[in-house]
Amino acid sequence: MKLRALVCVAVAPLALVACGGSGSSTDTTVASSSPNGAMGTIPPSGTVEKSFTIGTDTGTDVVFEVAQGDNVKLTFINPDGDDEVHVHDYDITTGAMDKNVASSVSFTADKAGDFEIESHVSEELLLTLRVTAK
Ligand SMILES: [Cu+2]
Repeated sequence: MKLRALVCVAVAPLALVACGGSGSSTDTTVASSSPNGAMGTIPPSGTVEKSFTIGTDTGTDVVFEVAQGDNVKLTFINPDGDDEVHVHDYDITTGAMDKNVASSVSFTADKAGDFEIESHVSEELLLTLRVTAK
């Protein structure tokens, strides 16, 4: 975990969203997966939304479970300081987050497995995203 986090930080200036990707490209992009279009106001079925307050709702024992194929929107806010949240393997980040300002990531959970969601500021594991195979 620690070593992995350090690798992430080292890679970050070169490719902000590539951390954990081992150089592989990904076709997962934020807000491109909704069949209704990115700006659709009616969520398609299978949309899962969850908000996390970092330091309150997060921890190494927190597991958030979704089904493969779900459209997932995760919102994070850190009341204690600036942050950046990264979904490993999906290679999606919130980008720089100001203290107390919520930021979201949206993606289709097309890969099954356990995926670490970590802070790139504290380098802590915030929670594990568990995508259960269909
Ligand atoms: Cu990372």
